[in-house]
Amino acid sequence: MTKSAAGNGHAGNGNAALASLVRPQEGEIGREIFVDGQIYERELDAVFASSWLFVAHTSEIPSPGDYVTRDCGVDPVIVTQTEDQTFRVFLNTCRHRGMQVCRVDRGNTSHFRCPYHGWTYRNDGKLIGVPSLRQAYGTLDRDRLALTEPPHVRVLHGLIFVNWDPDAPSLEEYLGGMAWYLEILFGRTEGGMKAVGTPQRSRARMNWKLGADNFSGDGYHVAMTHRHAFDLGLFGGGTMLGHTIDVGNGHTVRIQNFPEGAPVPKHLALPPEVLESMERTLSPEQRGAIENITVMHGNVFPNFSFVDAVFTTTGDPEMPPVSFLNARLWQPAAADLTDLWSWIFVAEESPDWWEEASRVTFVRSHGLSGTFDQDDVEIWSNITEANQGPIARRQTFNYEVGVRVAEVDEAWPGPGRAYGVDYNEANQRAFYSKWLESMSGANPIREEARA
Ligand code: UNU
Ligand code: FES
Ligand code: FE
Repeated sequence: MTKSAAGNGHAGNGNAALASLVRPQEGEIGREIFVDGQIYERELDAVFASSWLFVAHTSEIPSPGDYVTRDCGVDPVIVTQTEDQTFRVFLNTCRHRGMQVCRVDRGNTSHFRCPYHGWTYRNDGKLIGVPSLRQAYGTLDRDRLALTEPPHVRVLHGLIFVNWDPDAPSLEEYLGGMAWYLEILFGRTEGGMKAVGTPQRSRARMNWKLGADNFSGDGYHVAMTHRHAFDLGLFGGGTMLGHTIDVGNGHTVRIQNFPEGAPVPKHLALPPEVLESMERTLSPEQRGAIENITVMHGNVFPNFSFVDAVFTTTGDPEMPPVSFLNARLWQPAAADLTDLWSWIFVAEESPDWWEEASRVTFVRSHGLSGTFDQDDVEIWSNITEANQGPIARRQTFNYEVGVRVAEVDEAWPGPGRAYGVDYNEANQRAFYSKWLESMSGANPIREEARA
């Protein structure tokens, strides 16, 4: 960690060096931020240890004692429901010598016993068992040796978020206008959403930001990257009508519409049971925002993305079109390695046939074996590999779409700055602005807006 910023082709991690690499207002992002190990190390601390991170959905741990193991950046955590039905998060490392106290993905337990020396914790974190306590320690203050907890845990529409920064803003303040969109996605019915099955997991040789960047607003790649899927008639076509919405604080949404008046499913082809409840939970503006859409996707800064799409099909001509809601985490594992976590959600009110059709639709397109994910992951891995070298990494990526031609649609009913075209790299620029702010305390896009 001693390389200097200047002169050796490596960016180093000084603020000035970062600000010269990340110039979103000009549409220029230095490639070092996708490959440099020092920048990656700093990111884990400056971005992941101070942002609100999604860790699990309450429907994954519906009963007391249920738990799943997840990560905050690369720090392992246990997410559990305790006997008093609260959701708690613990660093998954023993207070004695750091061994993981839970080594499986999920389960139900009242206690976690460390495999090293056998310290045993209740699932509310309290240390209650120390082998040979009297002989080994005489006395031991077990109260100060509970499992470590983050200072902030908040549940919103079943989404469990964690922030490890004691001085973090509240989740509400952090999300700002993004709460309006998260309500459309996860708070659309009275029964709430539930995760279907367990998340699909895979690992790709890519930098995590390439996924978050794409999901934040890359409508531009769809026609090229995924062209064969449309050529083969696997999926219905889209249009270039829609909105790119810079929601603020680095959060982003992109919505693509069906053509006006086309004979297409309304409201994401959701079943009547869901629509009926949605009438009561969402505002007319929120329902209007998804009335005529083929796809809505976006990213909650830093690494929690979603895509809700109706333009794909089950492949069964007897089946009417349905939609799927896919949420994902781009989990950093190294500068060039990312763990992809991918969930699907349906409203509790959904009939069984709809849930199954939704799952199949997801598997065919945005699942791990789906055409869309295979296309995308190949490209993100290739980008990561092709930019490792001393020449390539000194170049920049270009994000100029919409810098000169973009009109804000003042009539957009939701929060954020909505551009009335379906593709515009404004969202990626907003993502990298927030990233730079997290890394260095300066946000070029906000500063420009103030000037
Ligand atoms: O259109 C899509 N399915 C899509 C586009 C999804 C994610 C990012 C960009
Ligand atoms: Fe976009 Fe090549 S055209 S990366
Ligand atoms: Fe894609």
